[in-house]
Amino acid sequence: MTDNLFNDPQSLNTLYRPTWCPGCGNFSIWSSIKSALTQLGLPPEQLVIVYDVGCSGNMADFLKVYGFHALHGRAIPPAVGIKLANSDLKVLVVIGDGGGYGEGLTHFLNEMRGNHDITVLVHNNHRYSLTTGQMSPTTPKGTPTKSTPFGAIEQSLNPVALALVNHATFIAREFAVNAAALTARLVEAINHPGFAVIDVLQPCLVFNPQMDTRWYLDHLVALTDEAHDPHNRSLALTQALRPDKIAVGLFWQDSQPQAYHQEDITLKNGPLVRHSLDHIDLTPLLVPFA
Ligand SMILES: Cc1ncc(C[n+]2csc(CCOP(=O)(O)OP(=O)(O)O)c2C)c(N)n1
Ligand code: SF4
Repeated sequence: MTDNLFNDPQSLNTLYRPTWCPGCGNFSIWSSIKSALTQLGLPPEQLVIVYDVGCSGNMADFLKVYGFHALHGRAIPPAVGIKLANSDLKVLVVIGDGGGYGEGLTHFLNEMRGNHDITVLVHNNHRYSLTTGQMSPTTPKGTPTKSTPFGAIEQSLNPVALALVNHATFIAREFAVNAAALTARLVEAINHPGFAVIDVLQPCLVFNPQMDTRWYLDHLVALTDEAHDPHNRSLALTQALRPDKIAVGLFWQDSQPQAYHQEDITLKNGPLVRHSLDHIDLTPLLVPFA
């Protein structure tokens, strides 16, 4: 990939044009990722994106970066594995709210406890969209969807609040349509040394037409207008739980060790990919199969 030096967002396009519906918030997220990667100026070989399955994960076809397309809900474990194998790499996860907060919730919650140095960008459109609009964990209670024609029965899950009480060290929420804010936040998140989460509010006009751009503009409030301190967890939790508005911005940032790389006896000696294999003899393990 030597021709691609991440020096221009357009250079990150592939030969395939996005297949998303007109007006989909994924276009703006795609554009923000390209701008952020350009601003970061990383050599292409130092970045890996792990995509989940979904309309969001279809981005795998539209970005010219090294990537891995995981099973639905399973993008975070391979991202952690890549980082453990080669901590020199920057690793970004692109995942939907269904995959990230539904099928993959245990990965989301448990991997953040290790403060693995990855960035998880969740396209939160409050639906399982690729499979035509079923209720997801973030669908507000009472909302009719394909799978809940009489209204969602469960209360919705609050990903920002969960991350705040579960040791993620960079927690933000942004509105997909505000590409400038999302780009800047992505740069910060990727540079943050630890587990970073950005919950991105993504309009899906087909299966969630009520939460369109107009709706969001009526409901959003910027944390920067609220005298918020991203080093005050209580304030962050209050903002995450507020019932009147949806806060966007940086909720919380904390400086903590990346436990595995600093505490694990093997990883302390540098990335696994640089360890010598010379002294490793697998022969005894193969004896039972001879
Ligand atoms: C383990 C597994 N379960 C279910 C599916 C079917 N499936 C594919 S995409 C999808 C919905 C994706 O929703 P979400 O993760 O919110 O992403 P979006 O399409 O909204 O971006 C489902 C259920 C699958 N591929 N694998
Ligand atoms: S179904 Fe929704 S999320 Fe999927 S491409 Fe269309 S607008 Fe976007």
